[in-house]
Formats: sequence, structure tokens, C-alpha cells
Amino acid sequence: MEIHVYDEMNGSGKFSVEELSALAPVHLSAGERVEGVAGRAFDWLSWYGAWRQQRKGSDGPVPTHLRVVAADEFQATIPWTELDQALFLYAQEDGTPLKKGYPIRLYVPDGNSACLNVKSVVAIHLLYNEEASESEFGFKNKVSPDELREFRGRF
Ligand SMILES: Nc1nc2c(c(=O)[nH]1)N[C@H]1C(S)=C(S)[C@@H](COP(=O)(O)O)O[C@H]1N2
Ligand SMILES: [Mo]
Repeated sequence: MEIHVYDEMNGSGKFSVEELSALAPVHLSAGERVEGVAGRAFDWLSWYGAWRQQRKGSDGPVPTHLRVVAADEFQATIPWTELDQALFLYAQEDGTPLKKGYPIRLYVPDGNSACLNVKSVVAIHLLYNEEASESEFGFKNKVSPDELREFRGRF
């Protein structure tokens, strides 16, 4: 399964779990930051630093928010200031793919809710112009054209 990275400042792309984690300069055991969680993880902020360096060099604005979107359309948008301890869990302790949260799972130890620990992340958005000061999470509000037609007929 591939993970999309969307970054209007540094370019976008599609990556395998292996490609994403290979770019990360700081790897750790998830349990070092999240009690009761086991597995291999990489630090988020230093991943972003390496990403930016590889793409455009280290200049440029710092993002305001990170948004992650999951395979089930659950998503979270988190202010950059809450991400100091954030990490992505990407493999079990023995290196095999995650059984829960595959392909990767975000953890936000400094966040205000465990609800931000988004499982099965398939898209990572770097946002540079969001204003919300609090993190947000939930299922995307999406109405299909079929549903729209149905609503129109009823109301
Ligand atoms: N993809 C996805 N991630 C998700 C959710 C979800 O519905 N889908 N629920 C969130 C919520 S509300 C909580 S409280 C935690 C629950 O994590 P757990 O399954 O490890 O207990 O996962 C979060 N991550
Ligand atoms: Mo939750």
C-alpha cells in the first residue's frame, strides 16, 4: 500500500512504507514515547526536516499543521506546535508490517486526545496556511453524487 505525501512547498509524491521510513533520520521503539505501544517508529519532525532538505533545501516556511487521512477516511489536523513528540509507527517489533494500523499509524503524545492517533494513514498533508489553534479529528464529510440526488428528492 502506498502513502501519498502532499506538500505544496516541497512537492508531492507516493511512497511505500519502506521508502518513507528509510528517509527518517531518527528511529525509535514506539514504547519510548507512548506507553503500552510496541513496534518500530520514526520521529515525525526530523522526518519532515529530511524531506525538506531532500526536496528544496532547508529554507522555506514551517508548516502550520499536519493533516493525516486514513484508509477509512478518518482524519486529523494537528497544529505543528503539538508535534514535538509525534511519531509514525511503521512496523512491528520484528520488522514485519503492522497488524493493526497498517500501513502506518500516527501517535501524538503531546496532543490533547488519543483520538489523534490515526490508524492506517494513507495520506500526509503539510499545511502552511491553516488557522485553527486546536487539533481536529473525525470522519471526512463527503456526500456522493448519488446521495445528493437522493437528498434533493426528499427535501
Ligand atoms: N483510521 C482510524 N484511526 C483512528 C480511528 C478511526 O476510527 N479510524 N479512531 C480514533 C479514535 S477516536 C481513537 S480513541 C483511537 C483508538 O485507538 P485504538 O484502536 O488503538 O484503541 O484511534 C483513533 N484512530
Ligand atoms: Mo477516540
